[in-house]
Amino acid sequence: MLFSSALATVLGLLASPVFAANCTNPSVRREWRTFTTEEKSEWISAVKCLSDLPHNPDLFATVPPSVSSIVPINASGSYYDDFVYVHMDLNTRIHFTGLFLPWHRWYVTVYETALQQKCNYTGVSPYWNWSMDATEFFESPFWSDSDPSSGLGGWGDPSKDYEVQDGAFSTFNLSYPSYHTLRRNFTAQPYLGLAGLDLFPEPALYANTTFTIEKISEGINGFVGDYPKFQQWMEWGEGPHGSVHLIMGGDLGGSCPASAPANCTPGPTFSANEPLFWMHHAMVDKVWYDWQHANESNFWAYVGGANQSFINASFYDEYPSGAAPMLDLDYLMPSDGMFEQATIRDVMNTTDGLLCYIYE
Ligand SMILES: [Cu+2]
Repeated sequence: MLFSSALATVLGLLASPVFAANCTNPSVRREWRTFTTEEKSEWISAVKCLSDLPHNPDLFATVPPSVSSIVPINASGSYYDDFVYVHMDLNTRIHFTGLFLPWHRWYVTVYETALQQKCNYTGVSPYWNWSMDATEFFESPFWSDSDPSSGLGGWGDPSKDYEVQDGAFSTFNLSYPSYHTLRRNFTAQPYLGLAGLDLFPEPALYANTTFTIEKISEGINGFVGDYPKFQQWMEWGEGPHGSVHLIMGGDLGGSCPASAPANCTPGPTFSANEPLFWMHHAMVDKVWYDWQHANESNFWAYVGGANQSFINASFYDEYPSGAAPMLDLDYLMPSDGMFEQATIRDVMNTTDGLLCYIYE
């Protein structure tokens, strides 16, 4: 009897749709500012706990170094650094491909699970609704909570390589691309230096104009049934996802710290160094979720390819969610040995498959 119920559990784990009926009480993800001071402290101390845990020896790189252009795994790094490393290694597979939205949805969820299972976190993933900060981004009160246990801190000190000096993460130690502490460098017009790439057609644009409340609601209500165009709106250089990364500069913006070796590759690789990364991507996920729920023909709309398509503007425009070979819903997403793998289908519905949450 014991044996057969154990077997049933194993079969249940393998056949994920069996979980379908089990999500009767989904967790509710809330905006960071609705967290109480205790809830904020609890999330922050769990994040710091992950960064005090040792390296996970199961982690391995799967992308050839000639493609990923990243440093090797640093075995003296933390479990938090390992999460960062997965994102660095898989950079070219999970950005500007059909994995962008489903992979990051799963990544935020397995990170939340790690906080809960490894660091006794009892809360849910917060999200950061940056559209609330868009009009006065630099001066937003979001940056003024310097409480050492519940505050996210503010902007970095220019005289100290933009390392954050206040709040709970002022001494947040990071291993990639080289040892440093958390950096934030407000960059109002981040596309100026990136002119010439097809992803940035309006180099002088102010990044905060791309993620206003109006812009986000246009995106959610637009692109009916058109997943590739929705992804393009969200993900491209001058869309909300990229703009929030770049306006933050420093770690979230993927700029190399002064201490980094000369061959440091800037870009989206080590952006998960910033604890706000998880709230930023929960918000990106929420906007996808809101779009999925905005129209019946959006919910299961999925078209994506395995390869990046931005070699030129017209090819990217034709395949904004990745070029051939095309991915299907049974495609198993990569995890570099760090966490359980899931298929795209497993994460399409946040209250079915392997997921059980909604957004407030
Ligand atoms: Cu990413």
